[in-house]
Amino acid sequence: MAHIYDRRRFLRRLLAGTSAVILTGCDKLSNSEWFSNILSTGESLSINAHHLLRSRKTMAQEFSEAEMSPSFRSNGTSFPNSAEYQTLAKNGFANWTLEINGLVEKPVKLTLAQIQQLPSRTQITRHDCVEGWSAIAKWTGAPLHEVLSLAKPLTQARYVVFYCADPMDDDGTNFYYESIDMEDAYHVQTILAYKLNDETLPIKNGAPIRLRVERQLGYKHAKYIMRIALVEKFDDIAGGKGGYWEDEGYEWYAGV
Ligand SMILES: Nc1nc2c(c(=O)[nH]1)N[C@H]1C(S)=C(S)[C@@H](COP(=O)(O)O)O[C@H]1N2
Ligand SMILES: [Mo]
Repeated sequence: MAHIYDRRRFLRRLLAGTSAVILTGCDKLSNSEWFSNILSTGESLSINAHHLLRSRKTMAQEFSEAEMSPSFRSNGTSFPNSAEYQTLAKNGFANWTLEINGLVEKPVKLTLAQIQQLPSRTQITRHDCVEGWSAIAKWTGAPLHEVLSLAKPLTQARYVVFYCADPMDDDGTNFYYESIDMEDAYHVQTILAYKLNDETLPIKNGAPIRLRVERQLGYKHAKYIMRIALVEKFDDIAGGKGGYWEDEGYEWYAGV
């Protein structure tokens, strides 16, 4: 036992020392080399340790301006069919607020201006939709961890749930929603985007804000976010599978 414990401590220290290098993309030592060096010490690691090692260093590929697609299409909802959303849109989202509640110390409501005043991140990434299309685009937004920290998540919180403005049925009761775990929530490339290709995020792509969770497939990137809730489990949310498409049978974990 003590042996395993020491090993974990060793790994944690190692991660603390190397993550800065990895996150800046200075990747001289290839990922696989680095990984196998650690594994070659002759002892098998727990799945959790594997996951920790891999996830901390994995960045989604970023591209240059020259590699950007000429345009970025809209998929799924292109204009939410709800009176509430349409009223907000008419006002240029001046009255829109993002509510953050659930397992947090301090529930908050943020305006778009407040989100735009937070530190921002811009990234050029490739979006992959399971329906068979991909596109490279530039996204600018507030890192999700900056936004979440304002609400002070409690330690029991395991997932971040995004509630969207678009009803997915005719009676307007079943809304698009998605969820990610804390590891993806705190990843540096996970942002609440309010710009696409240097322009204000268009309605067709999720205005006023949409999630970018770059190591995951398209359907995880919730558009038209109205509320974010921190939860321990999603049993009692809609179909209980953590997302609109997950309730229809898609995988919850749609990442690399
Ligand atoms: N609220 C909401 N978010 C959504 C969807 C949607 O229909 N509603 N479609 C998803 C799917 S399947 C994809 S591929 C992307 C498409 O984003 P885009 O419209 O900006 O291309 O958004 C995802 N997020
Ligand atoms: Mo998609």
